[in-house]
Amino acid sequence: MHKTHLLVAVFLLSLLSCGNRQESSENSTELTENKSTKALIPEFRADSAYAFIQKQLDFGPRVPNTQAHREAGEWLSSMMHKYADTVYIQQGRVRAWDGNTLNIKNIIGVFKPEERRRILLCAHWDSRPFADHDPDPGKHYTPIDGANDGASSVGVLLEIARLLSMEEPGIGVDIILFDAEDYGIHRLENRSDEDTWALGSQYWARNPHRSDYNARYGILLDMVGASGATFKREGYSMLYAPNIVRQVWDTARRLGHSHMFLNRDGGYIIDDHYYINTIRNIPTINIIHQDETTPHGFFPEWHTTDDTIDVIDISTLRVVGETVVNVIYNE
Ligand code: AHN
Ligand code: ZN
Repeated sequence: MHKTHLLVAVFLLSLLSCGNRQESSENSTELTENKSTKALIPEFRADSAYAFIQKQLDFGPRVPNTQAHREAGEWLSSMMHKYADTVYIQQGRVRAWDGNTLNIKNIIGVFKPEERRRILLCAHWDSRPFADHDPDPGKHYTPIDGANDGASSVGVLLEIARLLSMEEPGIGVDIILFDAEDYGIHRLENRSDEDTWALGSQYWARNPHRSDYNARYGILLDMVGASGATFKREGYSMLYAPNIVRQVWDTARRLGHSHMFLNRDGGYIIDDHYYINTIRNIPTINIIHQDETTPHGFFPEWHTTDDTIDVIDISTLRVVGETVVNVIYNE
């Protein structure tokens, strides 16, 4: 018997014997049964995702070619080794818009490698080298913590990795933490920003960890932890994967999360999912916080030194995490 099944069995027995709800302890999960599929759906622990975010911030800004980046990369790899069945660490060199050669590391966790039916979950783990939208011009070249822009989505995916290690899903899942998403061209440079973002995912899309890699669909998370976050149907997601957008937004609605997953169209954002769609042809959506009240269209602290842990709201993490977990375990 697989160890996760044993845990489930113990949990169900305890339900039968004492007839009340068992508190979930550190190394177990609370499971709910999905009515239509009978799948066991583990509980997304938003406090755990939050701790994973704080841990990333403790390394300092995760800017490529820095010590903090190397150390954070080592830690993320070790966490992936702890939870995934197979791990690929893809190292590469890419040329950035400023002429720098970046040493990048895409971190790939594979769950149920033998399964042919797969889905892809992804996020970027690097943080931006310059706070070029900071209200203080003196900080326009200061690296950012990237609590929401970077760490939040990685925190949610690490928590999902933890759940996947405890309760086997019905399909194979790949989690990719992309590097060098946020090294895009500085706002004060007046030239085209085409293809200066998402260097890690561009690299992976051209050199997948397995040459025959495929997935039914992908879900990118980007900036999923701010209080008051709203997610609209992003343009490229609707262009390349409209039925996946519908599936995810329907799941959110069933869970009562329509106050965050809005029934509205958002803008077109060049992000990691763009290259997965256009280079690898895997229909991939982006769950990204868009806010039309700010000049740049993202959360107010976007690309400022204020994108710190204070921006993060546990209830936003829970809404996003629960939604994605339900999508996974209903497959
Ligand atoms: C552009 O601004 C072209 N893309 C934004 C993608 C991004 C940056 N996501 C997080 N930080
Ligand atoms: Zn960013």
